[in-house]
Amino acid sequence: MHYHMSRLSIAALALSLGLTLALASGQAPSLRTLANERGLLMGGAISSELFNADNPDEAATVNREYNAVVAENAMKMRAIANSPNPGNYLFATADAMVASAQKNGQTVRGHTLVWHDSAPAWIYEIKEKAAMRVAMTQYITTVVRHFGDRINIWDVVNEAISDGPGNPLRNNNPFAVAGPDFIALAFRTAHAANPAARLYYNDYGVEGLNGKSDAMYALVKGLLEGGVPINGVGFQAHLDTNFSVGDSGMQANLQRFRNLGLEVQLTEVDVQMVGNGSEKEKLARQAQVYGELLSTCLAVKCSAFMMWGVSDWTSWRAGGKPLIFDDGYAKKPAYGALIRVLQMAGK
Ligand code: 9MR
Repeated sequence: MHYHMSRLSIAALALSLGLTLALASGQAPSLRTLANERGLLMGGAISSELFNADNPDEAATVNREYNAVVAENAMKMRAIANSPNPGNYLFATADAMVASAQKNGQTVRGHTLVWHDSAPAWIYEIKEKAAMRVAMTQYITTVVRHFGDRINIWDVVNEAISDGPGNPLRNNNPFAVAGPDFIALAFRTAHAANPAARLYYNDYGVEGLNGKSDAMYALVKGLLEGGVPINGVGFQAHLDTNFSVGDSGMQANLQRFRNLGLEVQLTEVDVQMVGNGSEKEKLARQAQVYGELLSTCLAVKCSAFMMWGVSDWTSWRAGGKPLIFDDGYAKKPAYGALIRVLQMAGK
């Protein structure tokens, strides 16, 4: 006990000293600096807003605070291969994002290769197993090779598990035409195209211990046992202020995936403000959830904490003001919560 207390007070002293120095030099530490010191990828989804010259705050915020970025939409199949000619690939927006990330020293997460939601119309027209296997193989190989070592983390398969009872694989997935091993096929193909890339299965609603996370556990365990090259699991974490990190069993859930030898990342964090209470109370609750998500992530030695956007106004669910920068790019209490968790976590 005594030992712990003294460690805590040393940490508190170091923290206040660090803060004093930072304040004295007029510089508050950024998320990016603190995450770098801890070897954590910390960042978020970027959109074309990054290139909007009328909104310099977007790029300034991304480059000041994020050491990692992910394209919100530009690397989806519907963006890259939407042409009715399946051989026609559109990489311009995605390439511009990768170039910006490289210039700013940021790691890029690739999102996402196989996802029912972003499949172009021509994929739905393929009804033959062999033809779907060819289409998937060509698409994954072309995209992963195109980015080469510029992208070394890929969400290979996204949201394949159903939300229904029993949580089998969803039945509205056009790629399932390729056969029951279509997930394994996707991972094997991505691995062949870039053997150095870390390959992820990514899904939502799987943060806590529940039926869907049980189904995901069974899925990835089966993949590992079949020798499929999967390196990690992405937990999206699209949540709201009613979510209780503690009650959900999130730490035990993440840990069971770590115990399989997999990496764990929070990939699309956002926390909508819901319920009654004053704006101030809701912001405080949001900050609490953000802080707990990050400390839980760090407790299982996660490798990334990625948020789904930058400022509230460009969020896919802007009404819930789910991010850590407000409409004017000012830091919300949730930002401060993340800073504090990183500062307390040690290096
Ligand atoms: O935020 C994205 C939104 O702009 C797109 O219209 C939508 C469909 O492509 O996808 C959203 O991002 C999703 C992500 O790719 C996968 N997980 C759920 C995200 C929110 O819907």
